[in-house]
Amino acid sequence: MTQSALAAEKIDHHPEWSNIYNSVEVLLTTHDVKGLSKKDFILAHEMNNIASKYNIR
Ligand code: H2B
Repeated sequence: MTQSALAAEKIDHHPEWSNIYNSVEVLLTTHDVKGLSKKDFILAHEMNNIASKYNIR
Protein backbone atom coordinates (compact mmCIF):
# COMPACT_ATOMS: atom_id res chain seq x y z
CA MET A 1 0.00 0.00 0.00
CA THR A 2 2.88 2.33 0.84
CA GLN A 3 4.57 1.70 -2.49
CA SER A 4 1.27 2.15 -4.34
CA ALA A 5 0.72 5.47 -2.55
CA LEU A 6 4.14 6.65 -3.77
CA ALA A 7 3.30 5.52 -7.32
CA ALA A 8 -0.03 7.40 -7.06
CA GLU A 9 1.69 10.57 -5.88
CA LYS A 10 4.16 10.37 -8.73
CA ILE A 11 1.40 10.58 -11.34
CA ASP A 12 -0.89 12.78 -9.22
CA HIS A 13 -3.65 10.20 -9.27
CA HIS A 14 -5.38 9.05 -6.13
CA PRO A 15 -7.18 5.76 -5.64
CA GLU A 16 -10.27 5.20 -3.56
CA TRP A 17 -9.19 2.44 -1.27
CA SER A 18 -9.65 0.84 2.10
CA ASN A 19 -7.40 -1.37 4.17
CA ILE A 20 -8.32 -3.80 6.92
CA TYR A 21 -5.52 -5.89 8.38
CA ASN A 22 -3.99 -7.79 5.42
CA SER A 23 -6.59 -6.83 2.85
CA VAL A 24 -6.72 -3.79 0.55
CA GLU A 25 -9.65 -2.91 -1.70
CA VAL A 26 -8.99 -0.45 -4.52
CA LEU A 27 -11.36 1.42 -6.79
CA LEU A 28 -9.66 3.20 -9.67
CA THR A 29 -11.64 6.02 -11.22
CA THR A 30 -11.00 9.59 -12.35
CA HIS A 31 -13.27 12.13 -10.74
CA ASP A 32 -12.27 14.85 -13.22
CA VAL A 33 -13.79 12.88 -16.12
CA LYS A 34 -16.40 10.95 -14.08
CA GLY A 35 -15.07 7.65 -15.37
CA LEU A 36 -11.88 5.92 -16.40
CA SER A 37 -8.85 7.73 -17.73
CA LYS A 38 -5.41 6.63 -18.91
CA LYS A 39 -4.07 7.29 -15.40
CA ASP A 40 -6.36 4.60 -13.96
CA PHE A 41 -4.79 2.04 -16.28
CA ILE A 42 -1.27 3.29 -15.55
CA LEU A 43 -1.85 3.04 -11.79
CA ALA A 44 -3.52 -0.39 -12.14
CA HIS A 45 -0.44 -1.60 -14.01
CA GLU A 46 1.89 -0.16 -11.33
CA MET A 47 -0.17 -1.75 -8.55
CA ASN A 48 -0.12 -5.13 -10.29
CA ASN A 49 3.65 -4.91 -10.62
CA ILE A 50 4.03 -4.00 -6.94
CA ALA A 51 1.68 -6.82 -5.88
CA SER A 52 3.53 -9.43 -7.93
CA LYS A 53 6.85 -8.26 -6.47
CA TYR A 54 5.53 -9.34 -3.06
CA ASN A 55 3.52 -12.32 -4.27
CA ILE A 56 0.28 -10.57 -3.30
CA ARG A 57 -3.01 -11.43 -5.02
N1 H2B B 1 -7.26 11.34 -8.61
C1 H2B B 1 -8.34 10.74 -9.11
N2 H2B B 1 -8.56 9.45 -8.84
N3 H2B B 1 -9.18 11.41 -9.89
C2 H2B B 1 -9.02 12.70 -10.19
O1 H2B B 1 -9.83 13.28 -10.90
C3 H2B B 1 -7.87 13.35 -9.66
C4 H2B B 1 -7.00 12.62 -8.83
N4 H2B B 1 -7.60 14.61 -9.93
N5 H2B B 1 -5.92 13.20 -8.27
C5 H2B B 1 -6.37 15.20 -9.64
C6 H2B B 1 -5.69 14.64 -8.41
C7 H2B B 1 -6.55 16.70 -9.67
O2 H2B B 1 -7.53 17.11 -8.76
C8 H2B B 1 -5.30 17.49 -9.46
C9 H2B B 1 -5.56 18.97 -9.55
O3 H2B B 1 -4.36 17.11 -10.39
